[in-house]
Amino acid sequence: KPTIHIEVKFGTITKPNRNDSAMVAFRNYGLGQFIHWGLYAIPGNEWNGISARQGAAASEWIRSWGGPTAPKNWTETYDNLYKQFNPKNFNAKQWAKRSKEMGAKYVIFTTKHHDGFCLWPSKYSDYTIASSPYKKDIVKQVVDAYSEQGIDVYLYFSVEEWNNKDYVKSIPKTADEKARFNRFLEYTRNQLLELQTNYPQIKGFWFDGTWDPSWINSYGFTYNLEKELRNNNPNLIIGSRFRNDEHGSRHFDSNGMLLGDYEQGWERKMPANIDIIGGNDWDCVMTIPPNGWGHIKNTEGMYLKTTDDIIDLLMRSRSMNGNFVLNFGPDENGNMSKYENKLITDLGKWTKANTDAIYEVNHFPLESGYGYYTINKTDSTSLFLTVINRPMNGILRLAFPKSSKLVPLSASLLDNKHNLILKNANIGFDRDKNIYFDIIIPKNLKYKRAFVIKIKLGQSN
Ligand code: JFZ
Repeated sequence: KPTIHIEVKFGTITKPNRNDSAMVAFRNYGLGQFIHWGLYAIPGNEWNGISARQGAAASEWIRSWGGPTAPKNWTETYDNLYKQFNPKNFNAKQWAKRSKEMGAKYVIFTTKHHDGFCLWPSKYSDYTIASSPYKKDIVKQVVDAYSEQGIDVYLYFSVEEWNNKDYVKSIPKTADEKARFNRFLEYTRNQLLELQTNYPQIKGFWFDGTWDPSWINSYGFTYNLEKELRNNNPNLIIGSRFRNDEHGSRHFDSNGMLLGDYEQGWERKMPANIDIIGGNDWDCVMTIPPNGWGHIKNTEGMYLKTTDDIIDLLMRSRSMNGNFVLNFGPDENGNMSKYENKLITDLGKWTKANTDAIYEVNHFPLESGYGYYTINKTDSTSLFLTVINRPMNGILRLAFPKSSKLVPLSASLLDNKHNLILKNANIGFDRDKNIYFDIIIPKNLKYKRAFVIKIKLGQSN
């Protein structure tokens, strides 16, 4: 924390590390599902059958791109896509069921992305699902279906709107700009209150598109709005991407205090170690392709993360007390891709077999080159080691500081409870600060993926 204290009037509103039941639940989610769905699912990263951008393409940004195969007036083309939006296979209950099968405990769903199209029938806009041939409220179906499965719902909401005549990017200067942007701020407030009223079950918002100077300059308005949203729901959970202080400091105020309840800056990246997090709550949101949150019709030539990659990222997040949120981009009919469906099934098998290592766990302050440690929150003798790198020689050597009050006493495989041989390795020199324990991994032990060893800790004797 900085030693110089700066006066901040529009800084953080909530105390860090809130301890109410909603925030405790947040901390235990472990795995979340992100869903980016909207009009961008129709082009699916393509203009006229050809990828608008090769490689790491943010498919949900297609409206803002030109490119060789885009129609001349592509923004107009895009803004008329709603006339075609009629997802014939959309089945929120099916999504929710599969999400639960995957092991997700919360979902973040796009109510409105940067294109401004609302997936709920907002009273404050004409550009909504109500104007599409589909007509029905999509947000409601998602909120209801996921809630019914016991999965907590968070609403993604982009403040920035590309096609809103009232939106101003830079700090409004002329009287006209000021009037327009004030209308836009009121509109944003109305929509957020509307979402809270329509879907009282939601646990929080996941804000985005809050980077423009106009919004940054509206710190008084956004400060009051956050208070208002929290008054409506004292348990509301908001990330750090909603607003900034009067000095323009985003995510953290000018004194380094987190703005919101969890750090929301880990987009397709991960902290290198837990110290970087500074004790705050956080989530990591991740795409399956290198980039691209909306549907991508043709992923040829893109590296798609495998189930093993996802397990690695999930457990790396968990070992640092973060939630890992995996994104899905359903197509224009509401279908997940074959690849996504397979991943859900495979990841679900793994999370089911290894539940105890993923949920209701904490960081354990030891590093292991084999993988990631997590420890049960209430039982400090149940330690888990997710083995990503299986030792070729069959000996997994754990290093514990000699000062440890608790040391490994026994080891077993988490998924089938089979005991593993654990013995004192006694290889340390006197001056070595560690003591060592060897766990024997039988040669014939067959695992296609990472596996988890449950290590029982106790007093050394
Ligand atoms: C934003 C969106 O622009 C994108 O389309 C997607 O919805 C994603 C989840 O959020 O993209 C961001 C936002 C923040 C950062 C990077 C990309 N960031 O903080 O580095």
